[in-house]
Amino acid sequence: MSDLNETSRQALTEPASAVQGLGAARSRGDGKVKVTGEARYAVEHQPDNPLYGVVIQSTVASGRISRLSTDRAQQAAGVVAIYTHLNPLKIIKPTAIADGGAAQSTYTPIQDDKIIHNGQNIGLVVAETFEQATWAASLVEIEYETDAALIFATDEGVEPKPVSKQDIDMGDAQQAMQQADVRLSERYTTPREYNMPMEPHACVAQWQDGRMTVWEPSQWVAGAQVEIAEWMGIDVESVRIISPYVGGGFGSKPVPYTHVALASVASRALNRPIKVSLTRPQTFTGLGGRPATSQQLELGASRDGKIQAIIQRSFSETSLIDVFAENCSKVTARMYAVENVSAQHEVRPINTVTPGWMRAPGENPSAFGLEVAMDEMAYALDIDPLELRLRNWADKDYQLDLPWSSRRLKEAYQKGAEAFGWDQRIMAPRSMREGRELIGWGMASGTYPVNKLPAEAKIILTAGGRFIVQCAGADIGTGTYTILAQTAADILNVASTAIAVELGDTTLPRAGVAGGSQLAGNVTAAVDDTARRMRDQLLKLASELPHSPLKGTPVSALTLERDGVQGQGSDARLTFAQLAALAPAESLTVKGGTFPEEMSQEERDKMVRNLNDMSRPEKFSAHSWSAHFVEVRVDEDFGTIRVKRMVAALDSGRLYNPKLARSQWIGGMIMGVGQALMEEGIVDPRNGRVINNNLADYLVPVNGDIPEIITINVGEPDFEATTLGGKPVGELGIVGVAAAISNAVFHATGKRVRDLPITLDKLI
Ligand code: MCN
Ligand code: MOS
Repeated sequence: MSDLNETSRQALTEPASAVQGLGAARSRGDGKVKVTGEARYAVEHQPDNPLYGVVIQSTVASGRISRLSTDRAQQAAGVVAIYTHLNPLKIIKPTAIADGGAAQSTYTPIQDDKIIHNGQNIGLVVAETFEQATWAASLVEIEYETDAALIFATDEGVEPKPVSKQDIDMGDAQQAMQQADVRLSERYTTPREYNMPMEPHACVAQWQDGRMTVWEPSQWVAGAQVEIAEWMGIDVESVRIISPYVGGGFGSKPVPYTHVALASVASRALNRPIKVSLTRPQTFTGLGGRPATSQQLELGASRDGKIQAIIQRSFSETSLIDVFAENCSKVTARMYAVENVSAQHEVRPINTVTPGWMRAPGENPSAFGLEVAMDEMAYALDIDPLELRLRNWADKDYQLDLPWSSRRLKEAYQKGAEAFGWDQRIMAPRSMREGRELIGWGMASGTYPVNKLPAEAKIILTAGGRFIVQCAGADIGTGTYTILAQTAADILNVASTAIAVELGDTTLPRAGVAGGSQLAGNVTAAVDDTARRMRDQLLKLASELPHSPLKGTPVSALTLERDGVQGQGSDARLTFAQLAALAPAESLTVKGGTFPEEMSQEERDKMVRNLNDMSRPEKFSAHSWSAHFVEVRVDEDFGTIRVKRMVAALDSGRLYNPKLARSQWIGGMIMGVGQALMEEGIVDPRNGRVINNNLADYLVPVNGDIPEIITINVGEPDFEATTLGGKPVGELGIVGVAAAISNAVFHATGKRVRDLPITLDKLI
């Protein structure tokens, strides 16, 4: 615990109450099975008599397959089938997320000879063993007829598409800009970035008796179910997704990608279970990461530091077949009190796989641009960067013209600055040093919005008197297992460590995506409701069951205590185990949730199976907030950058579990260090290949890159935001970090780097 400051340490060492309900800083319930290797990840499921599928990917970016021969591969030992466009299995085009479906990409592999990006999935070799399939795949001969490809969003011939729905047009930005005393206009860019969870994308597909079961790591089992059903042309109800453990997703596992389509149709054709695992290099193009973004950002301010206008023109790359917008204006008009804002974003289709979500899609590059630009404006005006932010304090959401549900960002600025020692900062760049090391202090703000969707849960009291909480939601390393036990524990008044939680299966009660940092809020509300219903049921049973020692006692005189029902002011009690023995089994299963009572089953299915029904609170603008303070050390001779200290003060409303929230925050911050200093998918301009498509060359931070991280919780319960008062945690931590680091590097060196990552060559 050496990396904890006093505040965090106190939270973690507080004497735990017996119940350890919401707010208790307990460790993860799934921690032990994960660290002991007992937890089975999707591809570790071992079906009887499995086959192994290896995906073939294209090696050119554009054109068609002119010759493909499987002759040699067919002869190889153990080969069962080779599926390509010459021997295709039908895969039906799925509905895109934007159109109410669950497909990140609508590409359907092996249906034709067309190549639209390098590393495109174009075949599946199926054999008795993984090694045999891998060898046989290497024997498939492929030749291409290539066309000129669009490799970068800035290439000639790229035809931009506006995504005008998200454009911002407030006040008169052009005129206000003209009248501003000080103007600056710069371009901020972020490269392709890849989620790179430890568990790669790998599934087991099993067709049996007309039904499909897929063990697939999933942030959203209901979405996976829909997409697989669509690909296969079967009823959604005949697909089951099983995903109890996910080895990280970071936005890369909301839905299955085309290797899962190949696995599913192959399993049906061969009537045997199939394991398909993308290699790490294949994950760089078998699915998309964060697309490269670019934003021209113009800020106009008065001499005394009031931002009067923002004009932003941004774009992000997408594939030739799908529109995925990494919208750079998500925080542009929200962070400060600015009346005049014009922002337009467009996508630029190129020969790449359809990009996808990656921790805080949109908010992340948006905050990078805005928060570096604010630092630049602070220097242009010679005002302390923190002071400039306070002078532009937004007392409401200017974009929506709504009051904030809660915004403890001033507290975050203050507490963060205090813990960091910001008042010791000397404004001028290159003014702080220790030996050869230039010291830089930078800060930035971050935010993430509250999203909502109803969910359901089921609670079962077992014959042994234990509670099981069930919900289809995912735990992708976040803590869902733990916080749901804590939620139920509060109401049932039993130790949360004694409550079992089952997640990640389409046969469980409905829940939406572990994405948009909303699952915790959605499913704690559902479990809270269900636990209340269970409590009422248990009290009623105790009071009514013929052989209950509490029979006849009014429910109002009963409480749940010490693993049983207790009569107030009497010794009469009934343990949960005794109650379970007396009660009819079906009375011990209780369902609840947050769907409107009258909503039909079909309507509920529809809601959790698409992403368009997610909502935001209506009367308030609800967001999490953060203030980041960073110290970097830059070697004057070599330009190497080390992050020396990180302090963040964050407002995520009520914390369901402070230990897990901190773990999420620092996870996001560490990812932010990677984004700031290391991460970049390097694309070969000749052929669109991602050159550094492995974890040796695609750099992410390791322990040695990360300093002490201090997190300060400034949140308070916000019941306008969510039922139980919590706000987003999962994605908040990363937003603003790259800007704070870039600002710190400027302070150290006097060099402004607007193009991520900040590598040493950019400091020369
Ligand atoms: N939490 C809390 N108090 C709150 C809100 C959340 O204590 N008020 C804690 C809980 O432990 C909860 C966790 O934070 O389980 C995340 O909650 P939430 O912010 O609602 O996010 P989701 O449950 O929707 O998880 C998804 C989110 C996203 S979108 C990405 S991307 C991301 C992230 O979580 N990917 C992750 N965190 C990740 N953490 C891990 N280990 N692996 C990933 O892939
Ligand atoms: Mo998170 S990028 O919304 O899965």
